Formats: sequence, structure tokens, C-alpha cells
Amino acid sequence: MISDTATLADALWRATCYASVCQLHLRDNVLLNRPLTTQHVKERPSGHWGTVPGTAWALSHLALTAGLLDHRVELVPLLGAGHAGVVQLAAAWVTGELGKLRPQFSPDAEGLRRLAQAFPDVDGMGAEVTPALPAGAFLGGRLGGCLPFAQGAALDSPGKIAVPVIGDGECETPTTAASWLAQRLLPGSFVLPLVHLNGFRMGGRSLLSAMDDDALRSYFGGLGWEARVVHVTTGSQSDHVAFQTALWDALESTLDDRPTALVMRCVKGWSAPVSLGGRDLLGTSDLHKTPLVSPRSEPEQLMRLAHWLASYQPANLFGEDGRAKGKLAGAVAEARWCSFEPAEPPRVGSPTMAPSTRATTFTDAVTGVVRRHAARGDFLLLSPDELASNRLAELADEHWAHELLAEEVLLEWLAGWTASGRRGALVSYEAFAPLLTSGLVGHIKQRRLDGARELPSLNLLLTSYGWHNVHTHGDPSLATALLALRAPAVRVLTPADPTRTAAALDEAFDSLEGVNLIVAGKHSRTAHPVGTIAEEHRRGLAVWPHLSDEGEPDLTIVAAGDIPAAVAADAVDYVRARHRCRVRVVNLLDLTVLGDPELWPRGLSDQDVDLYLGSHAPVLVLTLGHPAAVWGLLSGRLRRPVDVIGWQEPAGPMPQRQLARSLGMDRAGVAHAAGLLMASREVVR
Ligand SMILES: Cc1ncc(C[n+]2csc(CCOP(=O)(O)OP(=O)(O)O)c2C)c(N)n1
Ligand SMILES: [Mg+2]
Repeated sequence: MISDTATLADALWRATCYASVCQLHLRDNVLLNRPLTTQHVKERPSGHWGTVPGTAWALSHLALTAGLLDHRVELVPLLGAGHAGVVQLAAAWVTGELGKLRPQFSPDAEGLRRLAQAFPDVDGMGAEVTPALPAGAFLGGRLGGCLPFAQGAALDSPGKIAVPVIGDGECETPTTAASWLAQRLLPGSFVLPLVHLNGFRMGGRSLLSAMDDDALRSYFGGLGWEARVVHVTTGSQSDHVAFQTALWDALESTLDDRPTALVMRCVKGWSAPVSLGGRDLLGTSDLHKTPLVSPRSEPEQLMRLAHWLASYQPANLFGEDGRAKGKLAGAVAEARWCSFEPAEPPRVGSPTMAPSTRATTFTDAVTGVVRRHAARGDFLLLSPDELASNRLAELADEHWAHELLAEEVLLEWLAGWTASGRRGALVSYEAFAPLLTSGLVGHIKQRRLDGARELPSLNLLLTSYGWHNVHTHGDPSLATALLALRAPAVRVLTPADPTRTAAALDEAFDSLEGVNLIVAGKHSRTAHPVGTIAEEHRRGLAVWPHLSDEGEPDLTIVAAGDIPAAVAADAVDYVRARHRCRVRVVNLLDLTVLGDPELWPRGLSDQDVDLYLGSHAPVLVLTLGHPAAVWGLLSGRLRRPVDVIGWQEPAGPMPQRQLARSLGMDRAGVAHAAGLLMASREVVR
């Protein structure tokens, strides 16, 4: 059986490499049934080749092995490489999946010609990994997240094994490096990492490549993984047999819950031309991208390209119409692509609590809601060692809660977990949440792409921020960065008290397609009147009647967050008395309400601006985060005097009270800003 599969894998591998080389270089003659001329090649071929042969090898074996397993166990490949798009497209074209999605790229000669001509702008899919195609559940681009994403996806997914294909360069990233050890926290998460050890990163040798097989086994062994090292040298039948054998062994030990990694040693970009112009290519970093960048003007390059394509024996793979034949047809029939796609749509329900359910402390608020959601059995709570410090210690021992001091790993766990339709949240210090920026941006991109499914939101509860904390623990940059993306999925929720925190979490946990940043302090014990909570949730803001004068105000104070709400409540009578003006206080739950309604689902229309903020009153916004984030949302659309009091990085450590005073986040600061605003309105008039 192994030798039969090896033969089929060889056909699939050759076809996938062939279709990759076509995409990178050709515009015509894609079956090579005529001598290759300059007319057939692209003017300026470009793109990444180095990762192709090893990744194609992995995908070919995994798809065939998944076919043999026939639903008993699902093998789900995930691509970690920075530039595996071309090989993903090639594998999807060969196996007909691309043609199902985009009929113009049918699995025949015309389909391949069109694909080659389109690359690198393949009909909305670009040239990089896409969720629309097999093995695309992890978008990649950004190296490091694939292994932990696979761990999160495979957690509590019986019958599925995630197979992240990870480069040796990628193994140098902190996120991947931390994930090996982190597996200890997730027994029963069946992950079989395939380390694609091709010797090189982008510009030089990888660190792993300097280790011999024993050293590799010791390295992985110390981290808790058994490494099975398999050598793929020329791509011969015996290489395929050795790989199949190692893969089956590794599958068996993975299912025994013995973490096992398959380390595939090969040469980066093998099967490409070994030299050019007398210069060695093989065994150098020059094969990271295609080396044949000017085959039109360089006859040697054209000749090398023709030999390169011919080396995969296309006539033996494709019939005259370009359809798979012989062993390749057999391989396509056997191959199977598995995914983490949930059998049913995500189980989101309606909120678990009545809006008026009161919570007196942050601890009550969070533990109550989290427990109610976790009781549904599909919830994961993650934290970088901050549950106890955030007064949530009682959650730490729950089987659905995991703490690991590696923010980036946790984000990928959450993303992998939710990618299979389940719900969860990450509790992090606001100051260190910017570590998550790059990962979140990647997931936001991925979730916007064609082929992405409707998934439960990524929820982040950000606590312990600088207004209450030490100098080193203040940095609201994550919210600022995500708002700057202008992605409608992002919401920044700043509940004013524990009851509102509970309500915000309750709604967020059951929401779909979003990235919810909930910024709430663990100290707050204030309880504002609850009458407006339903409106705050529905609309993202509400006028607080208990603090507001009736009718049109002379000044509107918008408070976004627990400290701003408390400061507004404290300052309002003072402002009223000092400036003899009518004041309205608006509680803002969702910062994106201030943004353009064309872009943000809850953005205020011009009529709503007048309704909530008053038709002409100057506006003073108090925010927990950077004023720049608010200015960016407003973009001048209020057409009236506006000021924003928020976080600015202090020059050095200072007592909290002094910090608040220096930034204007206190009664005196609010009164001062209010006076200036109202004076400027007089000038504007
Ligand atoms: C976080 C991050 N840093 C840098 C890059 C740029 N980059 C793209 S591919 C690559 C080298 C990857 O090497 P390896 O993981 O060994 O993959 P291979 O191409 O050899 O399969 C780098 C550094 C990136 N994509 N992501
Ligand atoms: Mg590499």
C-alpha cells in the first residue's frame, strides 16, 4: 500500500510543482507540447519558488493519506510558509478544487493557461494563501502563527489532526518557538507539525539547518516532542516511500497523544535549475524566489526553464487536453482535502443575561458571564498569566481556561479555536496587548477574504491599564492601531461600570465576524444607573439623563470608559456652575460610533449626531485611549468645536493623581477644556 501511495504522491507532486513553475513563468504553451519560445514566457517572471517543492511534497502526501483514511481521521493541512500561495493554487488546480470555485481555471490546458496568465493576480485571490482553497485555514504571510493556530483548531476536535507545514526559518520566530513547549497545556489537541527543513530562510541558512539529526531529536525531545527525521533528497520513489512510512508512524503516535513532529530534511527549491551563468543556485538562498527573471532576453534562462518544466514529465501527467491522466488521474481520484469547517453553523445564542442584571465588581461581572457562556461547552478562556492579577483567579482552574505567558500564542489558539466555529476570549493587560497587533491584523484580513466563513468573533478583554497602573504598564496602542485599519469588524467597547462590562461581554461572546476589544478596569466599583444600558448596546451610546440638562445643551461631554464616566459624573456640576451652561453627558460604549457610518456599522449619521450630541454644542470627548484614535474616527465630521482628553505617554513615572491632572482627566481638566471649547464656539460664531 505504501509503495502504491508513494507512486501516486510522486505524480501529484510533479504536477503541483509543474503547475507552480507554469504560474511563475509562462503565459502560453503550458503543456509544453511545442518547443518553448520567448513568446510563451512572461515578460518579467517573479514570485517565490523556494518553498514550493517541499510544500508540494507535504500537500501531496497529506491529501493522499487523508484519502486513504477516508473520514476515520481527518488530516487538515495548514500552510505556515510566508509565500506558499503559488503551490496552494497549483495543488488546488491539479485536484480540481480551483476549477470548482473559479470555473475559468478548470483542470485542463485552458484552465492552466488562464491561471498562468492571471498569476500573481488570480481573480480576487492574489498570489498568496487564501481561505477559499484547500489548506487555507491559516492565511499566513506573517510567519510564526501556524503551529499555535493548528493547536487551537485541533483542541477538542476529535477525529481531526491538524498538520501545520512550518518552515525552518519560521521555527526561529518567537511564536513558533514558544508553541512547542505550550503544547503541554493542550493534551488531546492532535497536531502533527511538519517541519519543512530546507536549510534556508529567505536570505541565509536557518539555525535548525546547522543541527544534525541527533541534535534535532534532542531539541524537540526537550520540548516534549518526538522528532521523526526523514530525508528527501532527490524526490525519488524511495524518498516517497520513506516519507509515507514516517508519516504513518507519526500519525499513529500523534493519535496515541504522544506529540510527534515530522522533520523533513530537503534542499530549498530542489528540482529548479542547479546553476545559472556558471553560478550555483542549489544549496543557496538564491532559490527563495525564481532565479529565472529574464527568460525573454537571456537565452540560457529560456533553455533552463524548458528543461526545468520538462523534468516533471508533463506528457506523462496530462493528456492532450491537459486533463490528468494515468497515475496523476489516480492520484486526483484518491486525494482528499480536509478542513476544520464546522459541520453546523456556529452556535451563537441570544445574550445569557437580562440587561439590568447588576454586577458590583469586575470579578462578579466577568466570572458570571464567562461561566454562563462556558456552560454551553464551546467556550475557551485564555490569558497570559493574568487571571489572578485581574481578580479572576477562580476561573484559572476551569478545564476550559488556559494560562500561558505568550500573548501571540494565545491569540492563535483563540483564532484556531474560533475557526472551527467555537467561541472564546483572551484576557490581557492593555499595556501588552499591542503584541497582538500583527496577528489580529492578519486574522482581520483573512476573515474579510472570499471563502472565509461566518465565525464567532475574536474577543479581547483588556484590563489593567495605565491610568491605574505603573509607568511601564500603560499603552493603549492596540485599540489605536485597530481603529486605524478602518475595518468594520473592529469594535472598541469601553463599558463604564461592572454591570456594563458584563453586558458587553455577554453580547460580544455571542457575536459573529467581529474583533471586539473590551477595555475595562478591574478596580471599578461604581454603579451608574442601568436604565440606558439597552440603548447603549443597541446603538453604542446613550444620553445619561441623570447627569444631563433637558433640551439643547451648550456643551456635550462624551465619556468612553469607566474612568472617563466617573470623571464626567464628578465634573458635570462643577462645569455647569463655573461656566453657567447647560451640559449633556453621553456615555459611549462603542468608540466606532464616532466613525463614518458608511464604514462602521454603528457610526452615527448626521441626524444621529444632532440627536445624541445636540445640534450645535461643542463636544468634549473623554477617552481611556489615545486622543489620536478619536480624532481619526471623527475626521472632522462634527463641524463644531471638539476637544479630546485621553492617554498621552508621560515622560516618566508619576503618581496616578498627577498623571490624571497633567493629562486633564479630572474635574479641573474637564472644566478647563470645557471653558476653552465654549469660548472657541463664541469665536466661531
Ligand atoms: C513575521 C515575518 N517576518 C518576516 C517575513 C518575511 N519572510 C517571508 S518568507 C521568509 C523566510 C521563511 O523561511 P522558511 O520559514 O524557512 O520558509 P521557506 O521559504 O524556506 O519554506 C521571511 C523571512 C514574514 N513573512 N513574516
Ligand atoms: Mg526554509
